Amino acid sequence: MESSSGAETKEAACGVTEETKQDTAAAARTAPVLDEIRLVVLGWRWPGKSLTGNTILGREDFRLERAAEFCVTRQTEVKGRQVTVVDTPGWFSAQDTPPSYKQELVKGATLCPPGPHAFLLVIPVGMFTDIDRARIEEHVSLFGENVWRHTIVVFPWVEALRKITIERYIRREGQNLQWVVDKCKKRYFIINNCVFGEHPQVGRLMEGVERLVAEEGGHFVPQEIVEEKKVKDDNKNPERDVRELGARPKQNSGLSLSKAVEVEPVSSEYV
Ligand SMILES: Nc1nc2c(ncn2[C@@H]2O[C@H](COP(=O)(O)OP(=O)(O)OP(=O)(O)O)[C@@H](O)[C@H]2O)c(=O)[nH]1
Ligand SMILES: [Mg+2]
Repeated sequence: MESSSGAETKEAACGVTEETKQDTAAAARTAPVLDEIRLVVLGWRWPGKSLTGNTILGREDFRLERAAEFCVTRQTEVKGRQVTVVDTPGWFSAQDTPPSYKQELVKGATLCPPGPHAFLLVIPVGMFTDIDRARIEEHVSLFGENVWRHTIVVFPWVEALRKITIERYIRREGQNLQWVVDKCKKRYFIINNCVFGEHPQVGRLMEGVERLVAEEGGHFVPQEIVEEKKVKDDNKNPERDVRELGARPKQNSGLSLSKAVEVEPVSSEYV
């Protein structure tokens, strides 16, 4: 919701627009509270991924070292939920990201098994270009097309908004940022990394994740885990053995072919 009134502007800077209030109320009504929330933080280099992780955890767990090359996982209890945050290496903005960084980035989704509830795509408030959009598309898509259904945009550096609301900022930045927000089904939150300790925005973010999980029917399952499960299930599936060995099941073995066919199909993206 956009407005230039002082009171609303102040609220917007804290992430409390009327829209967010209504969204939060709706989320509270519909989404069950999760005991455990698993998050993977993504973004280019230096936008505030690690600090955003710290704000969520309420502790200085992630080191703010420049150009982190490896994923780091931290866990603590936040607002009654066990929260796991995986911090990932940022991608390069002005040149190709080395393959080793990309590999490490994708590994991030496997470090909170059975898979993250949400990816937090950290985009600092500021200028957003067509190159930023292309880089985001390239790197987020490394997790597979399904990743977008589990991605929430998180905007730090909210002090740079000054007197405007986040909605107005998104509109003002134009189609590149709008494209990213739309790709994430308009799921976005602002987070003020300058405030430490009790943080109302963190609770709202948790509720946003719970709403996403309710709407998408579960958490994200990394491709590696889908494939592992497929291999395990294939090994358990006698029909496959029958097919591959070219044999017929014994008539009175107690395992008819029709029974074997009843085995659950593998590879639902969600478990
Ligand atoms: N003022 C302000 N500073 C921030 C904010 N978020 C992050 N910073 C600062 O920005 C710098 C980078 O933050 P990091 O969290 O280390 O960034 P990163 O994305 O993890 O960086 P890499 O791991 O190198 O990719 C640090 O000096 C932070 O203190 C914010 O919301 N406001
Ligand atoms: Mg970092």
